[in-house]
Amino acid sequence: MARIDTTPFEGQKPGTSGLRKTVKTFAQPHYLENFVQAIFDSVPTLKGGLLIVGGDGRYYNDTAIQTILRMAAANGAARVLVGQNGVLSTPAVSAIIRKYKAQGGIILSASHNPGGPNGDFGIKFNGANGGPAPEGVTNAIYARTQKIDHYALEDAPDVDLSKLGASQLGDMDIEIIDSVSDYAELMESLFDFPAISKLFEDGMSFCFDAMHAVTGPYAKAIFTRLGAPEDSLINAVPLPDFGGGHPDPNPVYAKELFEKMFADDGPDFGAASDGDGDRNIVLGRKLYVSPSDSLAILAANAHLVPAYKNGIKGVARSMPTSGAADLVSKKLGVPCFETPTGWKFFGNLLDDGQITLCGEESAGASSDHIREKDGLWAILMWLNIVAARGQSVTEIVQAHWKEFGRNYYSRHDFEAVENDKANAVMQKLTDQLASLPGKKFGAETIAKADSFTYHDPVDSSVSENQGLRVIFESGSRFVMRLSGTGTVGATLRLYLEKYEAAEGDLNQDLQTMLSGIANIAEEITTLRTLTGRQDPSAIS
Ligand code: VG1
Ligand code: CO
Repeated sequence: MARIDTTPFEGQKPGTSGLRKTVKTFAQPHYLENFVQAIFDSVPTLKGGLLIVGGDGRYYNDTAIQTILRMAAANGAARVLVGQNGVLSTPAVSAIIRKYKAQGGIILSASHNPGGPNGDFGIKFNGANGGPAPEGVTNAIYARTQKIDHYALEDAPDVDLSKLGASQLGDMDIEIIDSVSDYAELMESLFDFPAISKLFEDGMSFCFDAMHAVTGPYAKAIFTRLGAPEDSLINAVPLPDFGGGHPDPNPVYAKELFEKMFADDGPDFGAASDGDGDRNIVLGRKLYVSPSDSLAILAANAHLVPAYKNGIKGVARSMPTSGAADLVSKKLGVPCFETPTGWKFFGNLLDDGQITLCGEESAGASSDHIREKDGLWAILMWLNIVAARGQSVTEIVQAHWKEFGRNYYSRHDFEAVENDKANAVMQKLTDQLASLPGKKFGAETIAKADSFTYHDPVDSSVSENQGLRVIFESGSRFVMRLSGTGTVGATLRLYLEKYEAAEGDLNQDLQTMLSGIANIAEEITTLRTLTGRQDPSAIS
């Protein structure tokens, strides 16, 4: 075993979901090693323990895994399970940590960010519950990266990641496992597979876009088994650079799917997931289900799915996610929690049994079956609900709005803004928060304006500065926050929401409906003037 001297790098602070940087940053000598050593130093249970390792297969995945295996051996891990060819989706890692009672897992992914030698890479630590390390742990890892002076590396040849089975690296046992089977087995235990198969048998047309990312093999195993025709899975071969695209399932980057679904003869059911398989979108013919609505609809219909037939204990959503789920939880008489953006904040509520379902506006939903968001799970939930209700996606969404009203909702992203300009926008809004309540803008009056602070009801930890929100007396609101997953400059996210009651007009054009709130947001923040950006880079 070698002890290698090193010095700290600046900026190894995990963001919303782990440490994300360009491949070029990660490929610098000692950069990855410092962060991995900080994980081993901060999580003592890994010594003598079982660790799960896998990633979304993007460029640099295999190089990073070889380094991590040598470091795991040198840091005394007893055993490591690695996905074949180094590939495991994020939800699969979570499922495998839980199934094999591992002490933790290391996930290599930059999720929806582009890949390739000029793209992004990422690393994230998940704990024994299968979920992203909470802030206490990520803060400890970061603190360690700032003091680090050496790391440990076993001197050993590369492990053959392509061959299933057991081997050894130093004193550490390694097992290369099938990437899909544990996850597929878990899915089968939750859903009514025969009912879903019947949909395909009866000729339901379907399109799943894997975006050349990790879910290709998972989708093939699961959907083909259910009877989906092979040509209904598009971009299903994973590529290290995602075929040059952003594996982000939104109208901009999943254009091929959106075009199919909005055609007159489009499929009945459409879906996609992201780089690491934790996000999902669902579409009906000529209808994109807003992820906030999706969470609400899954909560309202969960009892139709075998795993949740006894009902749900509660729901949680991230703060910028629309209030559609709140309306469902009220009707069901179960609590609804509002957490900061990022899956790590759901872990305590799930572990404590206070919630069954949770989700985010950014195309993430999941349940207590694992501790990550889960793209294919959400799509299977929808398929199971479509089967149980005997209605199409579009009919289910329309029926939901008729019952609960519609939370018109959209997110406008301004990507790669210069840091000082983005900070100026946030500062300008922050400076006005105290004076905004009571101010009138046309028909809207501001009821409340604040910077969101989360008090975790389970461990009493406090997380401040989780986004600025301006709430109107009408219930409409806008939220502004800086992304914690980008790698170039700053990304400003503006979230817009307006509620229309069930008796109102439920089929208005989304952006027209939100333009009033968008204009007020512009008047207050002067985002366009301060950043020089006229239009958002992406609207979802
Ligand atoms: C974004 C989303 C957030 C999500 C995070 C990780 O974070 O807004 O809801 O949890 O990505 O998703 P941010 O800080 O850029 O807004 V993923 O699919 O990258 O693991
Ligand atoms: Co993701």
